[in-house]
Amino acid sequence: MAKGTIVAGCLAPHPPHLVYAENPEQNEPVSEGGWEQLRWGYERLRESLKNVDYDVIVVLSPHWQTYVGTHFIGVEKCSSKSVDPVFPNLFRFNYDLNIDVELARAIHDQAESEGMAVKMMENPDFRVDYGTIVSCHMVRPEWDKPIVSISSNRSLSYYSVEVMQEMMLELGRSTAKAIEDSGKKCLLLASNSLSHRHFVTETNPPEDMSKEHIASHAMHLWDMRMIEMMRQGKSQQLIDEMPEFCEQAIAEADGGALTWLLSALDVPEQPAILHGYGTIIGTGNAIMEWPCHSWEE
Ligand code: 2X7
Ligand code: FE2
Repeated sequence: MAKGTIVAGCLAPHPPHLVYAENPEQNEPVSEGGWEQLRWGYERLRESLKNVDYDVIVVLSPHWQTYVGTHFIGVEKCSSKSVDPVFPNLFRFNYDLNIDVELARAIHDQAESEGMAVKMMENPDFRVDYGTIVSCHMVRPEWDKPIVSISSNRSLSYYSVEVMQEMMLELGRSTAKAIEDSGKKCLLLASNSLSHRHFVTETNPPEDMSKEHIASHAMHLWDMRMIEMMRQGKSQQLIDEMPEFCEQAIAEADGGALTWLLSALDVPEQPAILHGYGTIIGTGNAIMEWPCHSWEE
């Protein structure tokens, strides 16, 4: 069997506003658009992936928070309504998705053999979190690929952001090893915003773009610094600065997704492509792609 590969890794932010603004048939609320810069960024990412062949999407979301170990959805079909607890006015999404349980279990087993605390989530009534759904929908709205859904083990709550990052580095290595052994071609998604300081009141309508901007200049500077490092292939420096970024920018990378992704990509020195940047209720969001399929062996 040929070795499995990661065809590309993406930073794929998940504010529910993006799906709300797209008006897909699965989402109940109706909008007049909004956040176009980011939605055009996702359009460019989809275009870039159009001719890339892959079997499965592997996604880690900070909105599936687990406190004892990393969990993996272990149910083949998930179908229900996902409601954003903070923005039920924007996101009430009817989903019907397939899970690649075989690959999920392979990553689980590999991580376990490396000493990580892991669990297969086998509750058939489990409600898939909106972070997972929004990132997958924006990258592949056809919903024609199975996914592997990985939780965010909030070890930073018990220990520290440094411990959390170390664990995500191991989870990334285990993910890459399990993918290689599986023979499958995988697209990896780190589902998170960058700076995460947000406004506490909503405009009317929520898609009024005359009110949308970054929460503060300091947040802007942090976002630009992280994007530049990604564009310049400075993944190790980015990982080294991650604890400070998480603390000072209240960054959503504190959920570990970006560190997991960079580790699974073997801490790439190749530049990432920036497809788009924009703010959503003051938070900073970048759509980035590491097109591994085009890198030389
Ligand atoms: O989950 C989110 C987020 N990360 C950023 C902005 C707005 C809403 O939801
Ligand atoms: Fe979020």
